[in-house]
Amino acid sequence: MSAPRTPAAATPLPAEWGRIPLTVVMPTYNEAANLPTMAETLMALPLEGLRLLVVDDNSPDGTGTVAEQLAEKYNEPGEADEPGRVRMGVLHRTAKAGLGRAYAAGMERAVDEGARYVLQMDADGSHPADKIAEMLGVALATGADVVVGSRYVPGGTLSDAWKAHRKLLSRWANAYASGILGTRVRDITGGFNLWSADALRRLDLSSVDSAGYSFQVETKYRALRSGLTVMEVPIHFEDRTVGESKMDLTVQLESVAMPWRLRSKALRAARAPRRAPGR
Ligand SMILES: Nc1nc2c(ncn2[C@@H]2O[C@H](COP(=O)(O)OP(=O)(O)OP(=O)(O)O)[C@@H](O)[C@H]2O)c(=O)[nH]1
Ligand SMILES: [Mg+2]
Repeated sequence: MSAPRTPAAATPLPAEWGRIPLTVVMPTYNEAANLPTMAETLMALPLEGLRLLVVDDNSPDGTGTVAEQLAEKYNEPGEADEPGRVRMGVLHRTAKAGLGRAYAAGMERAVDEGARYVLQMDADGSHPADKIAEMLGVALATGADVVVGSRYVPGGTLSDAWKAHRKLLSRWANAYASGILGTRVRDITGGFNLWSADALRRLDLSSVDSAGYSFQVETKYRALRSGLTVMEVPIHFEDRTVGESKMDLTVQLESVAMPWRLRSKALRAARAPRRAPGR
């Protein structure tokens, strides 16, 4: 009889890599029931340099207050005076302005406060926290500017809770955006992405057009066009079990239109006459 198979233990990162300042930026809107578990999971990771920055759009369910209480729990007294050192910070925004706007503000803040890497992560438990070390390791070992936690490279999987039509829709949305934009990123719509701070500075987040979920597509497309290296590592994507999706019709329409807008913008830029030097 053959021995039972055990999953290979993940290779730990070299200790100095684990100390590299990495900020997880987590946008929240009505995630009060999910946030304590998310924070606990992240704070328990063997990554000394990891910080969490919650970006809350004044959630009616009090997520902002929950986030402040958690920050108090996880921060050492006195750390709050030095924003770049705290283990957990909260960026409060006045009203719901979309996932893309929340990310742009949070990622800019993270870079300003000294992060060398910034990770985008949802607050609903869909993204696997135990993959963060691997994604950081890939970025550091290969020099990649962006590491995508990908559902659609070999080894990537989707929650069994997703019905066939939802899986198909997600695949179709990826193929749609990638096809229009001519990119080879398999999970261009994915929201679990690690960015180097240098890449984010080159991207100029303040000029990103997307207010909603198309932020994910726009930022990856911009990265590719500016010659940044994008790599993908497989992840398992879980379905949210608590709380509600924030995906509404406006957000969906923006996501349908955005690839076309990005493509025509790129074509216009390519056709624009180049200025001669010195003019
Ligand atoms: N700050 C902020 N966060 C948002 C906004 N819209 C969505 N979010 C957050 O962005 C993350 C992703 O949103 P979800 O509603 O889970 O979107 P989704 O993953 O496409 O949908 P589900 O699969 O149904 O969960 C969650 O952490 C949300 O709380 C927003 O307008 N502002
Ligand atoms: Mg979700």
